Amino acid sequence: MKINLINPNTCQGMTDKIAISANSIALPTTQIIASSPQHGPESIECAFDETLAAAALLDVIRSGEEQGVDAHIIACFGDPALDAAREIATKPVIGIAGAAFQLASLVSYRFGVVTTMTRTLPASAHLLQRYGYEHLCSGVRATDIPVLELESLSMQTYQLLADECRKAITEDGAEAIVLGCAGMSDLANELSDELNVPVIDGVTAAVKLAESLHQLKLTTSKSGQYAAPLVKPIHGMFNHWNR
Ligand code: 5HY
Repeated sequence: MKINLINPNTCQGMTDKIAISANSIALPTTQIIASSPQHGPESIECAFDETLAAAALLDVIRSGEEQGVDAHIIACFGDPALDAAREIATKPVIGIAGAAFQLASLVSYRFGVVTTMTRTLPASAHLLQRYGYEHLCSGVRATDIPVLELESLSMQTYQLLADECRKAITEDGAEAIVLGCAGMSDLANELSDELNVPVIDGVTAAVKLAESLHQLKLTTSKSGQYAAPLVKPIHGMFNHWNR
């Protein structure tokens, strides 16, 4: 199968990192096609960033559909444009936050989320509610590590992340940890060894879920909410979407 692995920000280092993570656990028969949009912010840490990235990533979804991929992964913990992507795609679209929550719910009674900036906490809380996992989450914690700082991770920054994960366990009662950023994808195994609890990275979780859907021949239902958008004139910089 072919997976369209989309890093919605424009940080090439993060795109390369998530490609390595995805390929480290993908089936031999799975081809990972990792990319970023041409336009948009280098990191997504607020609603403004997410809005710019959302429109750009839909173009990558469309090109993946044209290339005949078998699934799309939105590799940003906000799962930006997930519903819009599912409307325009015929193949499954998986957000890494939703993927991570689902796997965490299979290996723990309660899981914690440890993410980057404090200002992204409401977005994580919304995602837990949207996916229906808020009752299984012991809490969402922020490290205030800027996303791009993960691209040049110092031991001090790693320890800050590990300490926050440890607090989620000892103070909040988390029995597993969901990493709240695609840029943390390469840290899950090391953190799990250090903390002695499952640590779930959404990128690898999404790859395995995509492979499962493909093998089960399951794709997005187009019978209602995710039906294709109604046809109407679209003007200006988005006129390439006219059908
Ligand atoms: C991500 N931002 O996974 C999110 C994490 C965050 O550029 N890639 C980003 O902080 O919301």
